[in-house]
Amino acid sequence: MSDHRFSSVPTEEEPGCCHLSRKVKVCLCVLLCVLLCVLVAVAVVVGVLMWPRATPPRAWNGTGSTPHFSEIVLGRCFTYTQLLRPELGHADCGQIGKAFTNAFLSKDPCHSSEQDYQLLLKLTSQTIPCHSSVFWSKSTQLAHLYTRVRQDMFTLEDTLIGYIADGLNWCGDAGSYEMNYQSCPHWRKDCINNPVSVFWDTVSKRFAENACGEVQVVLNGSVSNTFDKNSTFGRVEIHNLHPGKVSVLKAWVMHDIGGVYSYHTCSSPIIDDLKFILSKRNISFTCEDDYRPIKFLQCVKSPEDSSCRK
Ligand code: JS2
Repeated sequence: MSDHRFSSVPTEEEPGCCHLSRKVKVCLCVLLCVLLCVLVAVAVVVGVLMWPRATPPRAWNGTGSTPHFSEIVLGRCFTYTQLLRPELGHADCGQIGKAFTNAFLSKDPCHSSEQDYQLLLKLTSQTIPCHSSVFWSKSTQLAHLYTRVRQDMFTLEDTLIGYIADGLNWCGDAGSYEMNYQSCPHWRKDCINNPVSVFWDTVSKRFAENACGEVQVVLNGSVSNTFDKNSTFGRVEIHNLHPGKVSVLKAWVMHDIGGVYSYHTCSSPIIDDLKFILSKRNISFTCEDDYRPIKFLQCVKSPEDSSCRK
């Protein structure tokens, strides 16, 4: 039997593949395998490090996210765009739902920003007719009772984005893809830049920026802070009204029926503060106590009250 090692003629089992000896080929294979193993190992390590650790989300002092948040958002979006305001039927509720959750999921719930909500604002943009924007402060029920009857008037919660989010709570956690249903930051006890507070400031700012013509605000004269500079209305909305678009802000100072005490009326200094801020912004101001159409709504609930017989 002839001995190969010395023959320069390539043997049949070593077809001329770049003339590499078996040993070299074996070494190369081993090297490739090792390289592959290293790559896989690195990928696994990185994956484990990057994978959101399943540690429980941080405990906060506020209530947790509303159960079934995403389903509620989607359902409300379709109800609003298909039933309540079909002129918005073109809105993409799937996109809107995603944009909403992506605004806060896997993010630190104490560093939420207006930027997080820009896509959501874009997907829910809505033109509110002039003379129909209704702001409110410490009087959510009365304001919404009024716009439920006057369907041509809009509070923020009568717009698509306000309708979708009204009464809900939501937050995520930087170390998880999940919503935090256990707890969310409380605006005073934990942090002010939490997803919910930032959201309402952001959408309230846009609602004010879009307002035009005569705009109105429902205020509560039966509480001590009828006009509160630190409220969303006093801190965000009056400062984002455009003097060039808004001709006058009409305040309706309502008082609880059967209310033992009326803290403030249109002639109270606290209302002068509001008037002063607006005058500095070249926006005219009028004020009416117990604006009759809303008073009528209050009287529907308490027809026997003496103030309802006048
Ligand atoms: C609604 C919520 C929630 O003019 C109104 C609306 O446009 C509103 O966005 O902001 C104004 C009322 O806020 P304000 O003056 O702070 O009144 P308030 O009664 O002290 O506070 C109500 C909370 C306003 C922001 N907000 N608005 N629906 O679910 C909701 N959650 C929060 N935090």
